[in-house]
Amino acid sequence: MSERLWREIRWIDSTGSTNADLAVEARRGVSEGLVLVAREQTAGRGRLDRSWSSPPGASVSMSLLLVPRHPFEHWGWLSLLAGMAVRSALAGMAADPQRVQLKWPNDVLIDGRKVCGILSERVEHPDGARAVVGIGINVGMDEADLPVPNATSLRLAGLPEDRDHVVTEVLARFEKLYLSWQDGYDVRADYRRACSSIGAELRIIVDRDETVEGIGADVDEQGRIVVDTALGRRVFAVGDVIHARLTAG
Ligand code: BT5
Repeated sequence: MSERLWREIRWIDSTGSTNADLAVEARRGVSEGLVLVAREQTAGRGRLDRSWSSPPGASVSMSLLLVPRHPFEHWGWLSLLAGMAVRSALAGMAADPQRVQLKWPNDVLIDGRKVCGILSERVEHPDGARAVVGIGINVGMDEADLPVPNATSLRLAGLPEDRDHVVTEVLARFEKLYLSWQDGYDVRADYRRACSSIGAELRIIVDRDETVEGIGADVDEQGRIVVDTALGRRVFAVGDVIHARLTAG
């Protein structure tokens, strides 16, 4: 495949949120292939208005500007593809790749602790909606820097702390996956292979009143997880779920 995705990679020192900055570019009509990478974010965002901690020099915060050809119902795949790219990049840096796991939809864990968070957002534009896919990876954090106890970093996990290498590897892997997805290739088989939630016992927290337990059976064409529960098969989209945990994790 000779097509290339990345047109410009802009490295910045500090900003509020690379997703917010790239959304401004998207609203201006900038097309796909622009990447922002920051050494520090002062107002990093998680999903559902949660915050994401990205202290100076100890993390990678990057956002990718994309124009997916697929209908919006399929955009859930963007976060899933980003999770696959990060899992495979980090697994390639680990002496024991099995320590790096992808949990549906897109949490990347090392030894069961979260090392990466992903946030995809849609930005409207008259020429066609854009997607901003944000990826935060904990690199040089020590135990005392961790924002939550179930987090970890490449340093704590004993992986190399080369930020440039991490960015290059993630972008190369994402490019390959995304371009095949854009071309209509069915990425589900690859996701099933990469994701530890398939075949595992899951506990899905849908909202304050509803928790569902079951076995992760599959991921469907929209990137939703299919779960076999005692009461039958159920399907959950990213937006419907607060937490999907491997029961053991
Ligand atoms: C996420 O949200 O995991 C998405 C994080 C996306 C961050 C990237 S960085 C580049 C781009 N620019 C942005 O502004 N954001 C994106 P969520 O699943 O909601 O997880 C957030 C929760 O994870 C928080 O409520 C904390 O409990 C925890 N958390 C915060 N910072 C963390 C960190 N550095 N490592 C691990 N866990 C963290």
